[in-house]
Amino acid sequence: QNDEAKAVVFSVPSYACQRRTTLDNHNTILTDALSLLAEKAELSEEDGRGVAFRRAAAVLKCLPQPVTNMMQLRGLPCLGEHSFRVIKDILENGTSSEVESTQQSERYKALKVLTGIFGVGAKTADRWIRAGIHNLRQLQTSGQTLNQAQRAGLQHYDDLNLPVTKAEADAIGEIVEEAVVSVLPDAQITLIGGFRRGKLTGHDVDLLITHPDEGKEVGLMPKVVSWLQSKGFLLYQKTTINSYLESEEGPRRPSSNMDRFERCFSIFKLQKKVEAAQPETQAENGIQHHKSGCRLWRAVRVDLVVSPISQFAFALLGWTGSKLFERELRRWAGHEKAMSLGSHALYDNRQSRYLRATSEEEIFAHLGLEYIPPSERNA
Ligand code: DGT
Ligand code: MG
Repeated sequence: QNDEAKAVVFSVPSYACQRRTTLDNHNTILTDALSLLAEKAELSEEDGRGVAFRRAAAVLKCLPQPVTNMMQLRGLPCLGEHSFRVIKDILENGTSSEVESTQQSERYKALKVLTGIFGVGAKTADRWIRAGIHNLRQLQTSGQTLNQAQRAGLQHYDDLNLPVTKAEADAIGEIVEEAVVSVLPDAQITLIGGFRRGKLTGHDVDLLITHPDEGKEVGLMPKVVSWLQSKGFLLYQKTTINSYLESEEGPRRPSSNMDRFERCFSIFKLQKKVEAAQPETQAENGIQHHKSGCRLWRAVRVDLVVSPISQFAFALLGWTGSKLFERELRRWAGHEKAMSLGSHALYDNRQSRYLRATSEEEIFAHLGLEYIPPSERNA
């Protein structure tokens, strides 16, 4: 028997929201390579190409076994010619030449370093690189004007590029809970984002706040922020009262009760557990000046979102991720069901009405999808 005859052929549905993707990835070498190429495309503002690589990586993430043979990929969705080439290169040579050359490219390295600053996106990084700025030191001596977010991002660069642990996320959750219940007693807070999907580390902590009585949550965010500020928990914050109608993601249907969506992008000052406090190692880029002695706190990115209870299920589903899973849910809704799904609502274009839901299960049911729990949304 030859290898081809023995090779397991996989079969998976084409939308990520039809699949169960746990954190148990049997193809990390392949998915890391494709994710890096996705990131490179996103950093170059080639979004279409970025999504194509993300979709290809997501297909491999849900396979029950490692891919060992190109024949196994026959019939798999979302794998384009380019992704095939990368996979083939890795299966045959152990590495992808395109991934290697990307990692060595000065432009990619500079884009990574500069977009690693909170508040800096691909456009800004590109402008700086064209001005000859490739690293943090060059940025600091360049005389470029930084906005408040970017100044905070630069100041806390090392901390913010250090993974946040689940324990740290829980500690932040407790602080925010104390803040929230002290300004609005029956308000509820839920850990969302990657931690809700069972990830053990993340790049930030995402928390969703609501109140069982519709309307009670209005104006909550500024009060929570004031409480946190008065206790010295915030190193930076920017609160926005997002208008639903201006939201990029949501369906663009006017509705009077849909326009309150409060959000706060912040940087927390989190006290380290005493036993965990270690002498600071010398910061790699020399930005943080804590080279001697112990530092008893670290900076953590925290996103707070307030949702009225009537939109809570949509907010929960929309903020749990993964980003690709969300994107695929919206694509499924639009292309397969003629519906518009956002983090606030689900609109049925055929019936010309909003579909209500009080749980994520109901939203999946409206969409004609099997319910996928958070731990299986790691596409
Ligand atoms: P992480 O933090 O890197 O470990 O991974 P995640 O999955 O927590 O990613 P994150 O924190 O960037 O975003 C969490 C989810 O929230 C993600 O699925 C997309 C959603 N999300 C993020 N920003 C926005 C936004 O501006 N609007 C909406 N509607 N959703 C957002
Ligand atoms: Mg997150």
